Amino acid sequence: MGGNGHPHPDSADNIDSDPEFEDDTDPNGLDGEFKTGDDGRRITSGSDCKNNGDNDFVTEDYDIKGDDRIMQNIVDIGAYEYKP
Ligand SMILES: [Ca+2]
Ligand SMILES: [Ca+2]
Repeated sequence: MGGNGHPHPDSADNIDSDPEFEDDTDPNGLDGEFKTGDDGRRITSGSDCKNNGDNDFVTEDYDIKGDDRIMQNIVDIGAYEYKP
């Protein structure tokens, strides 16, 4: 999904499977704050987003919640790096 709300065209670099968030109904988690370790939009271990990004495009050392941007050697797709 792009910033304008329209899906990007099919590409080998895009995936269209369910990102399998922890809890899509509670995006900021129990603490009510975004960018923390309980956010519902964190991906789960079975998500196709996990380890499916391209490290060449990483410009930040940390993900949105302050954890390492790259875990398990390959960056995840999305703002949240999966943390086992
Ligand atoms: Ca939270
Ligand atoms: Ca990763």
